Amino acid sequence: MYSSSGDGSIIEAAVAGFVYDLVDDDDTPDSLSGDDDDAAYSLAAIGNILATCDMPGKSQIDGIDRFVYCAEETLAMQDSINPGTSDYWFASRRPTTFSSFSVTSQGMDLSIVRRTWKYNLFNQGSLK
Ligand SMILES: [Ca+2]
Ligand SMILES: [Ca+2]
Repeated sequence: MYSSSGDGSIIEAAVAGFVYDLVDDDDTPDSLSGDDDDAAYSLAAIGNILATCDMPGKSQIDGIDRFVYCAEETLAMQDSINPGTSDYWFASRRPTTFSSFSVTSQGMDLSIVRRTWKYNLFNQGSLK
């Protein structure tokens, strides 16, 4: 799902692949046997993040980076470097960064969410 541009966070298909992997499970009809990742969250959880993620000056999520911060419940990745490009993750969104946010927690596993977006958006690491 990763784009050859190096930044799938601004590529619709890559973003769709990331969200799909968050919700698909062993029973999801697709060409795979089982689930190729460890995430199987509900669509309601995705919707709740979209509905409740709030950042200063932003009334709603306007990019997948902001969804990631709220799903992970940390802003750490906005100031971290993608070792594959030696630039910030979500570099296309810089220099806008946030000092705070609020979200109704959906209890997602940070390590699973992070693996899933790194693979789908930046072709880094693996889904499992
Ligand atoms: Ca999957
Ligand atoms: Ca999945």
